Amino acid sequence: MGRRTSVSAESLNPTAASNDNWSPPYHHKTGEQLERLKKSISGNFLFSHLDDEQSAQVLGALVEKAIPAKGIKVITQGDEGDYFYVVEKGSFVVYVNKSGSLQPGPGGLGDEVATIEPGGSFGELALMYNAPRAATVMSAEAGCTLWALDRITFRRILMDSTFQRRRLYESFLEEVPLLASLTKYERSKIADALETQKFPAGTTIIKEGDAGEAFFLLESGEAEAYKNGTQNPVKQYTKGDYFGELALLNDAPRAASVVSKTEVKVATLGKDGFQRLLGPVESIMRRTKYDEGVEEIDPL
Ligand code: PCG
Repeated sequence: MGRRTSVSAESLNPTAASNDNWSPPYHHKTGEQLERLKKSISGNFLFSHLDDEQSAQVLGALVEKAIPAKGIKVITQGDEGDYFYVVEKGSFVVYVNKSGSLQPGPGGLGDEVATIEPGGSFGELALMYNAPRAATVMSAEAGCTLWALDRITFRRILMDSTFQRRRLYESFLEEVPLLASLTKYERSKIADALETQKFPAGTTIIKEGDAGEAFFLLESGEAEAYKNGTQNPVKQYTKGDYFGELALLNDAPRAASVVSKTEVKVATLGKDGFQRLLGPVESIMRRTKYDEGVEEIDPL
């Protein structure tokens, strides 16, 4: 079946996965390539919710793309979206030209907004929203390696979960004071990495002295922090508050226990994601002082 047929079938019913005769492209890979590829996607949250069949289809459909030199534009702002990319080797700089839909002129790349490192990915926005490329992405060094996924396989297999997760958390993350200084795109990347957990009232979510593996954002309900030997809570949490950051920031055991006061829903971010995605707000988190029951926030 030709590409045209696939495109029109997809646009008629973009979410139907198996009730037509579409099958993903298959690009053979050597054992060595497959190993490199698996390593490249292992830490990428966009791939973490796939079942075995979807994983195999995506692995088959990805194509290796060598980017030999520095300064090669892999994506140009304003272009039509064709591929989604995962970085195996090297780094890529993202530029946004704020003059909107105007094509950036020669040298008019716009502002540098992000750097994408191995394990990271880019190029999903145009494919998700059927929109022009929102940024220009350029290699920052020679000898980079990318893996490219065609737009149809992206839309058929990766898009639903990505979309759902971003949409689910979009409005909540906008209301979290800690994340207010981040860009919408940075919040989207956090949404990709969050997992939801629910606990009944009276559950010890974090235990003082334990090793810290995750960071928590309180989505609904109330929770309290207690320290051994004290009767009263040392801190109270309501919607939009966060906890569990100290052990991860300081690489130290949990400094207090956190117990749900009501039924709660939390969004958790693993240690990896915390370090990768919350770097820009680390100083804000460090500004919150904890002192045996007295909590104060330094003035800015
Ligand atoms: P797409 O398809 O618009 O192509 C450019 C890509 O740059 C975009 O998808 C994102 O994957 C990526 N990107 C990385 N950082 C940013 C950012 O801060 N803003 C935007 N708009 N895109 C970014």
